[in-house]
Amino acid sequence: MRIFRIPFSTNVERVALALAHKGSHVEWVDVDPEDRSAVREVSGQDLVPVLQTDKGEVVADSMRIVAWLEARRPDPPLWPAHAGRRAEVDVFIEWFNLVWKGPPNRIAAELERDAPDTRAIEGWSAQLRGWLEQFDNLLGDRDWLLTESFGAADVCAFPFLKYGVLHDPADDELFHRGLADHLPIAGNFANIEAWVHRVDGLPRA
Ligand SMILES: N[C@@H](CCC(=O)N[C@@H](CS)C(=O)NCC(=O)O)C(=O)O
Repeated sequence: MRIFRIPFSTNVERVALALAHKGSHVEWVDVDPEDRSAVREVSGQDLVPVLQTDKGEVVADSMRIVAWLEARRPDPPLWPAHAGRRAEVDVFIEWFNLVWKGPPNRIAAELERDAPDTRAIEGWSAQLRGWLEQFDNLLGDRDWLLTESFGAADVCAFPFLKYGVLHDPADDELFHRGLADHLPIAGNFANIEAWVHRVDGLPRA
């Protein structure tokens, strides 16, 4: 199995964390961020990660790839065994992808305009700050976001929330700088900060 990736990709890191958790091996295919032709040829769209198996099966979208891995290699698990708890994790993943990601994407798009609307950016930033309270509460009496051990919710959220604590100086992507600027975690949200360091200590494939 091979996975197409670009450097510093949040969505690729989700898959790298999941693969390492399961002890699965993968052939990484490094793609030039400016030339997506190989990704397009394989998957019909430009975004990474994209998984391709030796049998020609193709899966695009990071959390769909993580779910694909879970179905084929259930141990060690990333989702709870209980159907109700599993549904909670799936609802969290949908909320994170469809709701949480909205403000940072809008901030990055606004910053690319000639005259960014600073009031709009402040509104999206306030939304992100408000949600940090909830993440901190989720981690108030447990080490992982929704589960008793490292799980799919952690895989989903970590590569984005980490920018409130860790920022590789070589990573100058606008979206990531926006996350670093608008996620005031370090020094303010002790539970999230400890969780970021906990997840960061885990291996990546
Ligand atoms: N929903 C997709 C989103 C993938 C995505 O946005 N990938 C980014 C890298 S993190 C990308 O390829 N961006 C390329 C671009 O915007 O040109 C997933 O979860 O994999």
